[in-house]
Amino acid sequence: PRVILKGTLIKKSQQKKRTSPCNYKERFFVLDTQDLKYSERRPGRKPMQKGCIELSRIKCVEIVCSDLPIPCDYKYPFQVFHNNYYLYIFAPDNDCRLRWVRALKEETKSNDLATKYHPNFWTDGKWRCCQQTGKLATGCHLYDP
Ligand code: 4IP
Ligand code: ZN
Repeated sequence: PRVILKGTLIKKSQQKKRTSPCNYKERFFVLDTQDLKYSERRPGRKPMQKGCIELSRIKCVEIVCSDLPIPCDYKYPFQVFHNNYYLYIFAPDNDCRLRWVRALKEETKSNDLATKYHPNFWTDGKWRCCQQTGKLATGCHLYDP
């Protein structure tokens, strides 16, 4: 598969289990025509892959708009909704964020996409945009792919 974009970003743990920790990790992301992969860079050793999301599983890619303080060094968040999980990724600047969001939208535009999404974060057991308390509650804004 052809590589479309790569670079260092920060991701929040997806909290797949109720007991999962909430943490932020710097990862090297690679987007190719099939997957979005992220790995841990280790000096002098080969990168260790930590995650791989099949592009065909992605239902929404969008910027996150929030007034919340961002608890990591990169301050420009976007979201990837896939397999009923929310992956929050943080870019170092707005241009970088836009490149990722545009490229991901382009590669997923023929998927079976969500019609609505949540523009703000899921935190503390609710959506900051619409106050709904179900993580998988239907989005509150129209998604423009
Ligand atoms: C891990 O925390 C890392 O943040 C993982 O990210 C993350 O997996 C795990 O979330 C979380 O429990 P510890 O390193 O403290 O164990 P990474 O894989 O980038 O290291 P995700 O799914 O976000 O990749 P859960 O919910 O998958 O357990
Ligand atoms: Zn919402």
